[in-house]
Amino acid sequence: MSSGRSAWPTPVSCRAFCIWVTSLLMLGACGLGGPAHQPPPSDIAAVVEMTNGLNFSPDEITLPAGGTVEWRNTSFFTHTITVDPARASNPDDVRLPPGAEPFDSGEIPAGEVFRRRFTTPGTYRYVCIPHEGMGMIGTITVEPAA
Ligand SMILES: [Cu+2]
Repeated sequence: MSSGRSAWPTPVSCRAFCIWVTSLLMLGACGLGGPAHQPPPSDIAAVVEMTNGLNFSPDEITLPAGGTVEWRNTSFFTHTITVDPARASNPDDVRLPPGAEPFDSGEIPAGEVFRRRFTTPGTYRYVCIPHEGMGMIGTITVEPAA
């Protein structure tokens, strides 16, 4: 057991502690607020999280044509949803079914969501532009509507 005083010996460490706590609170405010932390709308066909592990979770989803996917950035990082061979560092990392248009979400900040409705059946492979090289790649299978 130590005395109560020895844990906080100098004003300098008190101030450092305050700065540390303030940074944590600010980080929390940025990273833990926003629509990504609210329940998704009920008409969403599939939800994918963009994580602090720099991956999509789950990285493979299947939905019927006409369904909307919601990507939720629950991480502290900015991510993108990109299905465009012209924008990927390795064009082979992205794939579109015949007749589907390439698209790019642009930057999705921490706490934000991105939604896209898929009408063309087939297999889509998409990347997060900043983290493509780290394997942040996902697959979507859109099945023909019944
Ligand atoms: Cu990313």
